[in-house]
Amino acid sequence: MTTAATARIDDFYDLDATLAPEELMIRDGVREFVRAEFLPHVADWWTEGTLPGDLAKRLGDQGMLGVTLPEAYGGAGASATAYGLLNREVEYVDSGLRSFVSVQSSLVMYPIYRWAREELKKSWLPRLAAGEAVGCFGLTEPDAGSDPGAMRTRCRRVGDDWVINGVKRWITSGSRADVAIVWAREEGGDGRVLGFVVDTDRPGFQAVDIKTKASMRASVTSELYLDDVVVPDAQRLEVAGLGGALACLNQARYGIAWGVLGAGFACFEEAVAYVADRPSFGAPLAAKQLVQARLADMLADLTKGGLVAHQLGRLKERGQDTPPRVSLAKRDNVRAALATARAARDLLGGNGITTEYVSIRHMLNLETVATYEGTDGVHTLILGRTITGENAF
Ligand code: TGC
Ligand code: FAD
Repeated sequence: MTTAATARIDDFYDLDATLAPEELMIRDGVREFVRAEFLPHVADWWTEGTLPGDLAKRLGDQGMLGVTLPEAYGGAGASATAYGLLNREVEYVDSGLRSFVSVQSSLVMYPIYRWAREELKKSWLPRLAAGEAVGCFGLTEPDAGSDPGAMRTRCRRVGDDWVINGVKRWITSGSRADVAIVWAREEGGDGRVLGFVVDTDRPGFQAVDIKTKASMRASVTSELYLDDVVVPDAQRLEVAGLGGALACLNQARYGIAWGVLGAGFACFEEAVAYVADRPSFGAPLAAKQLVQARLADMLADLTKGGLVAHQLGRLKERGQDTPPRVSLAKRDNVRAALATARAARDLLGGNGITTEYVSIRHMLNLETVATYEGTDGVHTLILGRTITGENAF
C-alpha cells in the first residue's frame, strides 16, 4: 500500500524522478528564494495593491527572467520544463508575481529574441534579463480582447518611421515598462497586424493604471494611450499577421499551465493543515468523510494537471507544443487550480475570507488567470475547432 510516507502530496506520481539535475536545481533555488523573500510580504502588497519598485532587479539578480534564452542574451539556456517549474514556484506565492515573470520572459523577451533586429536584441535582452528594464505587451484593447483581430490601433508608414495611434487596455506592468511590445494594424497596404518595440519614453506614449481591481492586486495593470507615437522601422518586429502575437501567447499560456499548479498547491496544503486541527462535532474536520472527499478531489485535479504540464514541457522541448495542446493545458489547469482554491477557501470557513490565509487571495487572482491569455471559453472553442473542424467563434 502506498502511504503518506512514500507519496508526497505535491508530487504524487514522483515526477521529480523525471527531472534533470539542472531542472531540480533551478526549481529548488527559486523555491527557496521566493518563499524567503516574497511570501512573508505578498499579502500586504496584495492588500495595498502594490509591488516593490525593485522587484524586477531582485528577480533579475536571481537569474529568473528569460531563463530559456541563450546565455549570450542574458538567459540561462534552461529547458522549457525548467521554465515551467520556475513559474509554478513563483505562483505558489502569488499569481501577480508570476504574471510579472510571464510578461517579461514570454511576451517581451521572447518576441524581441525571435523577431527583433540584432541591434535591438543586444540593447534590450540583457537589461530585461537583469531586471534593469521592464517590459509590457500591448495586444488587448477596450473593444478587442478575445478577438484581437478586431483591434483599432493603427500604424502608418511615414518615410523610415511608423506612426502609431490607439488605446490598449489591461496591460500588465504597463506603467512600469521601459519598453512595450505594441501590436497595430497597418493603414493601407494589405492591413496586416504588425508588432513594434516601442520605447515608452517616446512623445505621445502614456500609461494610466487601473486601480479598481479586486483580483491580481499584487500586479500593475494599465491602459496605454498611443497618440502619434513615432517608431523607427528598425524597431518593427520581423513578423507579419496576428500569428506573431498569438505565437507569443503560446509561450505565456504554457507558463500559466504550470504556474497555476503552484497557486493550487498553496491552497491545498493550507486546507490540509487547517482541517487537521479544526474541531467540529467532536473530531477534527480531517476525520469527516465529506472533507476527505474534497481533499481527494483537489489532489486528483492538481496531480492530473501536473502530468499534463510535465508532458507538455517535454513536447515543447521537441517543438510539438501545438496551440491546441497548449489550450487544453491552460484551460484545464486553471480550472483545477480555481476549483481547489474555492474548495480550500470554503473548508477554512470564516477564516477563509481573510488574507491572513492564502486561499482567498489565490482564488481571487485565479479569476483573472481564467480570463487572460484566452478565456476558458476561447480555449474551449479552440479545442472544439480542433475536434470538429468547425469554427464556432
Ligand atoms: P485565426 O484565424 O484563428 O488565426 C489568425 C492567424 O494566427 C494563426 N494562429 C496562431 N499562430 C500561433 N499560435 C497560435 N496560438 C495561433 N492561433 C492562430 C493562424 O494560423 C492564422 O495564421 P494565418 O497565417 O493563416 O493568418 O484568428 P482569429 O481571429 O479567428 O482568432 C483566433 C483566436 C480567438 C483563437 C485568438 O484570437 C485568441 O487566442 N484569442 C484570445 C486572445 C488572448 O489570449 N489574448 C491575450 C492577451 S495577452 C494577455 O492576456 C497577457 S496576461 C499577462 C500574463 O500572461 O501574465
Ligand atoms: P471578452 O472578449 O469581452 O469576453 C467576455 C466573455 O465573453 C468571456 O466569458 C468570453 O469567454 C466570452 N466570449 C468571447 N467571445 C466569445 C465567443 N465567440 N463565443 C462565446 N463566448 C465568447 N492583455 C494584453 O494584451 N496584455 C496584458 O499584459 C494583459 N494583462 C492582463 C491583466 C489582467 C489583470 C487582466 C484582467 C487582463 C489582461 N489582459 C492583457 C487582457 C486579457 O487578455 C483579456 O481580458 C482577455 O483576452 C479577455 O478579453 P476581454 O476582457 O475583452 O473579454
